[in-house]
Amino acid sequence: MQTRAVPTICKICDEHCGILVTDSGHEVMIEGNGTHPLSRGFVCVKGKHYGHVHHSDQRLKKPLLKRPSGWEEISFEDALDILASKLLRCREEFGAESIVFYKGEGLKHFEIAQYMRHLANGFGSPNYVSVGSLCHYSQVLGHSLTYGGKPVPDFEKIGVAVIWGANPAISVPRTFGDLRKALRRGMKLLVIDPASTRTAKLADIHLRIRPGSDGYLATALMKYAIEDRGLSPTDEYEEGWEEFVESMKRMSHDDLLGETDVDPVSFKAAASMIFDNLPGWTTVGLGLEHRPGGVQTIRATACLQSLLDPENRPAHIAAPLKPLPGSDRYPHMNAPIGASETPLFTSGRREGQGMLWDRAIMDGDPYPVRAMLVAGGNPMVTFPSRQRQGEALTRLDFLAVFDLFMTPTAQLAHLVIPGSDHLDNTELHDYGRVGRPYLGLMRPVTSSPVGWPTWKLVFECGRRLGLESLFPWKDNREALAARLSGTGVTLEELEDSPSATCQYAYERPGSKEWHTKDGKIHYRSIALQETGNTPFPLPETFSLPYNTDDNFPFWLSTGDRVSAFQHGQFREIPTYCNLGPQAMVEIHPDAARALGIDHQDLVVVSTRYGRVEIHAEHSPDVRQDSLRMTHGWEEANANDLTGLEHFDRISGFPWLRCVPARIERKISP
Ligand SMILES: Nc1nc2c(c(=O)[nH]1)N[C@H]1C(S)=C(S)[C@@H](COP(=O)(O)OP(=O)(O)OC[C@H]3O[C@@H](n4cnc5c(=O)[nH]c(N)nc54)[C@H](O)[C@@H]3O)O[C@H]1N2
Ligand SMILES: Nc1nc2c(c(=O)[nH]1)N[C@H]1C(S)=C(S)[C@@H](COP(=O)(O)OP(=O)(O)OC[C@H]3O[C@@H](n4cnc5c(=O)[nH]c(N)nc54)[C@H](O)[C@@H]3O)O[C@H]1N2
Ligand code: SF4
Ligand SMILES: [Mo]
Repeated sequence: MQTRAVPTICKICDEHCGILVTDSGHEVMIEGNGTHPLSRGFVCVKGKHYGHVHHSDQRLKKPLLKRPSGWEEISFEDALDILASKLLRCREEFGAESIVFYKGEGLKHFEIAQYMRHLANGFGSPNYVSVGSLCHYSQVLGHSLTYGGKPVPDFEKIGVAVIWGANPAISVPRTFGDLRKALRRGMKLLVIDPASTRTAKLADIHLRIRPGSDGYLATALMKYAIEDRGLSPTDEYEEGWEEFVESMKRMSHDDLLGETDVDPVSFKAAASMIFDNLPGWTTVGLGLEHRPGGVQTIRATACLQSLLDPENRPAHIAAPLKPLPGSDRYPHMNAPIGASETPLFTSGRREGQGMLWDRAIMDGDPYPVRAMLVAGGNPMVTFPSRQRQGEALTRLDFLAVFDLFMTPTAQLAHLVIPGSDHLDNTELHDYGRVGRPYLGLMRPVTSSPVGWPTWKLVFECGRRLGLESLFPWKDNREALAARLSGTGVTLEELEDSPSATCQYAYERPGSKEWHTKDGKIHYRSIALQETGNTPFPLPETFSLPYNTDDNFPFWLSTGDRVSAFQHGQFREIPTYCNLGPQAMVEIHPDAARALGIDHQDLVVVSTRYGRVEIHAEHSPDVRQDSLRMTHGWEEANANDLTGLEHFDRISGFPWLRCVPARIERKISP
């Protein structure tokens, strides 16, 4: 039993707040850590109550092997032997590329992600696949194709923030605190979102844009910047500017605005607010990523950003960790899944595009995939088209799942291995990605560890696959010590730090040129041109495969975040369910009344891909032509309403927002 509060890092979401954990033996208490350099004592509702998840009696405790008679408990050693022998047999019969190593959001994106990729590539499979197939990378691509990275805001300095298709008040509550501070200092806020979100309610101006039309609005703002304010890039480091300006001249301002449903007066007020308060910072979210045309829409916002703060030249900060042994000489690998459809995604991330794995499993396209290890992810709930995912995953010769709970994905597996959570794991996190040169250490802090830490699964699996030279360490402490040598930070310093973080030295990149390969800002993208895409972010690249019509008259957004849940997680924990909300679809009261739908009525929502029965909630926060719902529910699964047929042709991202849909009251039989 340990009653001292131990500093570590919360890993539920990507904010990685500093927390203090006290374990009384039967209860885990979590509070914010005031000494953490980024979170400074903040902890959100999910982080605070996590002890209930840790101690949940529904946690998986023993590995389970599926037998015709049901699940059989086996030892961890036997589970790892079975896993390795199945993967080796599959490689022998079908080639290493027939095995997908999938890492979900549960394992986050830093050190453990590197280990997972190392395991896959070391084994010879190009098909390391991650949740990056539908999370965040579309915006990274949109920004990096334009100016080499994502701009990080300096909240002390920016005069105006434009938040576009994101709801940081819920999705990044720690960062949102910094934004609120800037608002109190006088920074202006423009929110562009069809819904009146908690973030939008704090905005100086909120443009309730028609879903799916953001590219047109960005173009209208560019035209305003050029034609009304006479702005242009301030130096010679640009590619294609003049041609871009010429193309925009051919478009009428009224036509562009007409697409967006933003009235000219509101547009003028928003545009004036932006350009009267420079420097500005634009950030985008899933509202722009989850759709065909997403990367080009994001590029349109990035082109605009280049005029809002030309001094902010995005540069990547990363701790200089020692490379993983052997990562410079992996065996020969075939191209990953998606290399021919989305080459900029697969080469940029050096991984497969998971939105295309169903074709590989079901149709052998581009080659058969026969086995999968799913770690820290639940694609049966979080990937588009649950039905197709189910068909594909059950078709595999072998599926192993590494998780804390018996998820719907785990239920389909042949082998389930219990993982330990972030209170029993050791892992490094680099805050460089958000522009802060700090390393943080997550470490085991409870007296009641359950399951295996992720590093142990990877190292033990690696050894059994004959990859000892890639994982030469006896444990993760040894591995981290080796990785850290050269950063100026030691493992002991991290362990002794009251904030569980240490600052590292890094080379500040030069600020003259943009951080693209040729130092230029790419209004015309050569990379897009070379891959057969339209090089400029112009209206023809924003249009959706189809729009709303009489049959599907509403724009449905699936997956809007709510404070108490992390994707499909915590639904089995009463504390979190009481914090709510329950599964529901929001509809404007006037639209609902016109359809005879009362508050809390059971309704059927349908799209071209499927239908869901769910309770309706009247909400003036959504547009009259829109519906919104959360994702993550096994029943009322938002991904019964999404499909795999249409995706963004650059990133491969699926269509989960602005999906044409219908809603009807459920008539009892
Ligand atoms: N509590 C909680 N926090 C989370 C998560 C969680 O599951 N729970 N998940 C985390 C993860 S992995 C991620 S990737 C982030 C995502 O964080 P965000 O990108 O902030 O995601 P959302 O909350 O879905 O916000 C998307 C917004 O886009 C709007 N939108 C929908 N369609 C359109 C459109 O056509 N145009 C425009 N302009 N807007 C549109 C929606 O109304 C919504 O407000 O959240 C993270 N934070
Ligand atoms: N319709 C729709 N679908 C979406 C989205 C949307 O907006 N709309 N958002 C998409 C986005 S942005 C994302 S990021 C994905 C997320 O998709 P997933 O990665 O599937 O997210 P989770 O449901 O959080 O699943 C994480 C799993 O990891 C497990 N886990 C947590 N911590 C650990 C650990 O330490 N070790 C192990 N072994 N397991 C752990 C949890 O129990 C959980 O089952 O969802 C996507 N799906
Ligand atoms: S915002 Fe909440 S869930 Fe995310 S890291 Fe911080 S405490 Fe954890
Ligand atoms: Mo995500």
